[in-house]
Amino acid sequence: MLDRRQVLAALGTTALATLASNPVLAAASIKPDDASALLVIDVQNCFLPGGSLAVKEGEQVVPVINRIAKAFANVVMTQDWHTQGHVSFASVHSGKKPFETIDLPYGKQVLWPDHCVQGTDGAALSKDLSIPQAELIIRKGFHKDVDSYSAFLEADGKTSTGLAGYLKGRKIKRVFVAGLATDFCVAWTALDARKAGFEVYVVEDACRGIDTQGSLAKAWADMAKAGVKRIQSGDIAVSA
Ligand code: VGL
Ligand code: ZN
Repeated sequence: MLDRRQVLAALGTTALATLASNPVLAAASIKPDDASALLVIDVQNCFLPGGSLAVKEGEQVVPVINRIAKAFANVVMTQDWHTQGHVSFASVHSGKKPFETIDLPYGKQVLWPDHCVQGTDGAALSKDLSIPQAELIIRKGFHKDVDSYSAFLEADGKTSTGLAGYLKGRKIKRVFVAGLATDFCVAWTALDARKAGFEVYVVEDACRGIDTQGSLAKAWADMAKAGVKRIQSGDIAVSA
């Protein structure tokens, strides 16, 4: 029987070099540079256990995000930031329940429990996030009659949050997206980032989804089609 040393010797240096340089096989092969930014989407109390729109296992993204954030010189966070009586709340549409949909002037809108109302504790970022270098917090969904899952564009498809201009002004070329929820704010942000011309990575294990009416599978399919790269947090090189 060959032992490990003999196997390595038999493989030879060429085979080992191939293993190490193969992005599929090598661990931690992606190194964020100065032109990379981490976008931390909506890690807010309302989406965490005990919150009004709690995402299953939502709290599990926090340590993963804290760890990978160490690899980024540029971090932007977002906050879902609704008015009271926001159009996306089921409570303002008589006879409607959360997770049902309605047609609004800008298209189909899923209705939600009241969540992330401006200035409330539910809208606050998780106190367990530990990303002191984060340089910008973008708030979105603050127009009463328009939702905004995306950190770039409101749901009317035309009102900009200013984030693309900010990132381009900072010479960012690549964005890595993490947070809540995979199938809504993460996916819409990733898709709009592609449309704005960025290279886009979604860090799957740093996200959790809501998954209503097939939304999670559809989100991954839409993202794949748009050229969004699906990676794991272990693919990102984080120095100790
Ligand atoms: C979100 C539903 C409603 C999200 C925000 O952060 O994904 N989902 N508002
Ligand atoms: Zn919302």
